[in-house]
Amino acid sequence: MNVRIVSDSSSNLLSVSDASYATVPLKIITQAREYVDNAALDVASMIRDLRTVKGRTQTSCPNAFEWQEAFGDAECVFAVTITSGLSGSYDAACKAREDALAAAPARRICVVDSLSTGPEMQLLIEHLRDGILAGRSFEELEASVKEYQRHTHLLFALESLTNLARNGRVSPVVARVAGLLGIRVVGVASEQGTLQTLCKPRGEHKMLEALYREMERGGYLGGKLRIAHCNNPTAAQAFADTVRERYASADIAIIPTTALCSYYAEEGGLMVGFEG
Ligand code: X90
Repeated sequence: MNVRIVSDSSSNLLSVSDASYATVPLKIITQAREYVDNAALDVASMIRDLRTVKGRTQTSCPNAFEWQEAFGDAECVFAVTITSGLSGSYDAACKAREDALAAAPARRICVVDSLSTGPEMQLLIEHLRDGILAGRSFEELEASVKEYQRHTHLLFALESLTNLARNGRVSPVVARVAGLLGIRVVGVASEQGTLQTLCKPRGEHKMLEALYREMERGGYLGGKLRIAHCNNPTAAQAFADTVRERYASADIAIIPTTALCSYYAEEGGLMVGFEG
């Protein structure tokens, strides 16, 4: 069985080892140019441009055609999308599935609404990869990723919510406090796949404490932890160190955000996906 995993670029993963894998890019659009979230993009230079950008900026999700192209000719496809609560990516992937099945009804295509993004999508993708390597059937993979998803969570700690608020993904009232006097907004991907704020710690130390506390409340007991950061490797490492003090052998990986998450999490932002 030839199985391919496809995700939109909000997963921050441009490749996955030991898997047939493709990403479908989201785009960041400014008045001056368009940034396509793929391997050819220099994310650091986009982040620099965004510091001084003038005028309105926005993002756009992949369309059904782009999803279908990424499915390629794989017999079985798992498409993992950013939450349908904040983006049209999931709807586009579902349309791509319909079109692909209309052309080839024997194919098997499963679209997974992550109800989350970034490092929680990474966990789902790694879970699918491990299942494929273990030789599971399409039906087994589908059931097992849905079950696994009930035990994974996403937390975030952001220094600014400006781009989220300007693009209508969070209320301006919530966004206003972030960035003031070193205040961060710590929040969680809700069960409905929307952004829910939990607390507003001041300073990095309090932010790391809050993240750790919320992770334990989410049921973390030393399982997999994936940390994505926007130009903030120091805080990501500090958080990993905090977790290792308690769980010495935890499976932890740190990756930089690519364009979409860099744009919305903004500089300094951390995103944490974990098993609860
Ligand atoms: O244009 C589009 O369709 C993309 C819209 C994406 C909107 C949100 C991206 C959030 C990325 C911010 C922190 C995590 C929030 C998670 C809530 C589910 C990163």
